[in-house]
Amino acid sequence: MTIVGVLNLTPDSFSDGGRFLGSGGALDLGALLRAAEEMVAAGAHVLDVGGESTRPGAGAVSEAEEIARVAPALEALAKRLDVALSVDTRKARVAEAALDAGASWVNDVSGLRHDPALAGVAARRGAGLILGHLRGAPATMQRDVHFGDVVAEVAEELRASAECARTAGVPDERLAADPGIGFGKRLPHNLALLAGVGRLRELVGLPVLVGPSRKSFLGELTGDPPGERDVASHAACAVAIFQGADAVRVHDVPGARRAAAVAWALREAATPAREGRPA
Ligand code: HH2
Repeated sequence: MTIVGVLNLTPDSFSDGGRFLGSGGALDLGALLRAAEEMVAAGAHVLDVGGESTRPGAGAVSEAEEIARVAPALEALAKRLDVALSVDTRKARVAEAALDAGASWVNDVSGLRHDPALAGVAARRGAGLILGHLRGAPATMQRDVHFGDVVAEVAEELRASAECARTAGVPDERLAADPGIGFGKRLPHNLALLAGVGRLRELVGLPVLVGPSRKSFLGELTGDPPGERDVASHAACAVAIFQGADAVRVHDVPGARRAAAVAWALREAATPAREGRPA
């Protein structure tokens, strides 16, 4: 069970934008390192550093700007902490700079659809690659949402992303799939994907990461604003883990670790034969 902690270095992320920016918009490295250390102490296995918001309607960020946001932060984190680092980017050049700076995973929410060259970078550099599901682009993804069997369709499109990665030379051991909770999906789709993550995992044939943390479907269910959705996020993560998720991407690591511990124990108790334990 892997817990991925979110560190957004953006001014406009939907729940934590500007958290690590000081006066004039410059990176507050001290605040970032403190938050990162807390996440690791609380049980994060990976820290995911992002320099571009992918919320619906977020403004575009140039490659140079995105690199300027993530590379110095990754370098400082790599020096200070003994934890795996991931870069949340859709762009090959940003991925390359982030890997130079100390990241070992690339988290591409577009599943190689935005910049197919990213697969070659991950292959050449021996990096892990998280393939997200996203139809279209973040700016427009909530406009035309049509699914029949959402689990089967998302699995099919993730299989196509995985095939691109394999063709570029990324082996399965370094791949993970993500159904893209909140990316071009409405409430029923997000719920079906979380509840059906075990089936998705079998159809795709790769470990599955889910990222429901603080997303708007939780606000639809609870009425809470983004900053008050951690309890709801932990409930969603716990169910997904119970149903077969291998990793969760979260803003609140301490709470997620506790929820994951219980969900994981329940999953093992429910599937003794599959886990190789006596019934
Ligand atoms: N969600 C967000 C960003 N990156 N990566 C993966 N693999 N899965 C996700 O569900 C996912 C992701 C959006 O959340 P956040 O980073 O908090 O917001 P923003 O995109 O506004 O920076």
